[in-house]
Amino acid sequence: FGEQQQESNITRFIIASNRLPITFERNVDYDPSKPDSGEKWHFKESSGGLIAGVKGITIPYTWIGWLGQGSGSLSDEEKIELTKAVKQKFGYTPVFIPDDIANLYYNVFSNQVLWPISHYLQFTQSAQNGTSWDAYCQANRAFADAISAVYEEGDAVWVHDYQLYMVPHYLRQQSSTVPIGFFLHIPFPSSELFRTLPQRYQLIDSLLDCNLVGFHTHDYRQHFVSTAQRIILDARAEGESIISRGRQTSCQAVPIGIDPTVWNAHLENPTVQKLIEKLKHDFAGVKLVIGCDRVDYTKGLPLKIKIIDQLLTTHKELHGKFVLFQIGIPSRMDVKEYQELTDELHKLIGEVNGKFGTIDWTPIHYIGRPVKQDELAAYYAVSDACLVTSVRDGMNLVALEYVCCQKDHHGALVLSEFAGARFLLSGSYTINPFDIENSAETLNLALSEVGKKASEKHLNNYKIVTLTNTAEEWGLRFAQLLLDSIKDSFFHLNE
Ligand code: ADQ
Repeated sequence: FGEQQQESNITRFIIASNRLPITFERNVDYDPSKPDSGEKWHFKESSGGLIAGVKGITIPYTWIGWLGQGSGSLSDEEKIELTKAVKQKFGYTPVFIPDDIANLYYNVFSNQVLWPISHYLQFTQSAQNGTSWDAYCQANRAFADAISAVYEEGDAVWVHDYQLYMVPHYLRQQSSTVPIGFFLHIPFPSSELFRTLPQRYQLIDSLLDCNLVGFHTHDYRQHFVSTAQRIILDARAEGESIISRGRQTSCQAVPIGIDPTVWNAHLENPTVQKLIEKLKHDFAGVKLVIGCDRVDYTKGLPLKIKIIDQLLTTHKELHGKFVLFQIGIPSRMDVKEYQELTDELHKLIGEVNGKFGTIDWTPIHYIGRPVKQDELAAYYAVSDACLVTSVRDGMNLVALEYVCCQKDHHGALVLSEFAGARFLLSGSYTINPFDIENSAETLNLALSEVGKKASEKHLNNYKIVTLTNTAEEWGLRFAQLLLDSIKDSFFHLNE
């Protein structure tokens, strides 16, 4: 790192996130003596909330991240080859973490300690121990080293999400001036919960090493500010910042957006239009509700199925005329809770279909694998409503994507009040998914208002998603706030 303070412009972001937006596979047919055997490594681009948001930003960026389990056990020679291939093809830099450390860092400390606690679910005591914390720190240090290796003058570092809470700390040890922004994609919980973490001090202190910390909502921001003041002795809130040990950290709500041009392009694609026509024909006269989630306990999937059960129990007029089209991406299947959730979900769907289905009607259509984004656009476009039942969710991009694809149809968004999107999309039908009867009635009301009141609500949401809160706006806003915060902290450090 150079020690020059950046005051005027950010020419490039170094994006650091747990995973690079690609997965790799070894080409088993590869033979260096046969030129037609292809390249040694095959890559696939991956999807997900963070990736969708970052890809929409218009400021140049390079990306640093892990390539997933298996990458840590490659030979040194293969790591060099793979790094070269990733750099050449995508311009990204992989971080290699030994597989045993990666397991403790990612599966244990990140996903069994930090993830549940951030979503108001208590962590399992056994996962929370010195070994998993040490591995978390070791992995975060590897990220910081990889960042400093690619850093060039004019760069600002943009660290993403809870897996990398300690990266700012290790970066600051190397440079007191490198601009660091951090964005949290998940909720920041109440201090009452966060302060039960034994590592609370280190985690918060590291975030205070940033110039800017961004959250999806004012609530999360507020929780962070009060947690910092409770945990760090000298921390005090001043305006929109926290001051502690001569550092000034700007804390802001900067809600993420999606890239509407990507979804509009899907909708204009002739293959997608053909699929839309086919679906309209196949489901003519049927109220179609779409759900699309990673199979994660925060998404409230069992509650969603119970809401449908309740709806079909009380509204017999919907029998034969209603379908929930639920897409579920399998997620974190090496964690026990996720395997159990998948089993429970399959069981509940089977029960509802068994209870209400007939020879020519299946109330819940379930796809338990990722679908291509253009196909998903078609499902969004034809659905009369989208049902989001998260028990906690940082934002929920599915809600935004649905609104964007409802350009011509004006369907209803039925949205959990525990998703951050609820604060952004005021034209939604909000539900408390734990209140199953009420949620079922709200869904029924929303379906009955499609084309009438739902249309007004949709137009309100549509403007937000496609104009005022796009991914591009998000990137620009974050960059501007980071620049502002650098100027502020420069002033502060020189006081
Ligand atoms: P996620 O928990 O992954 O993101 P979400 O915001 O809903 O949740 O994003 C999921 C993304 O994956 C969407 O872009 C969606 O289209 C895609 N997706 C989901 N199921 C799919 C399927 N079966 N096939 C194909 N694509 C699928 C985290 C936080 C969220 C926050 C985002 C972004 O948990 O609260 O909104 O980061 O900050």
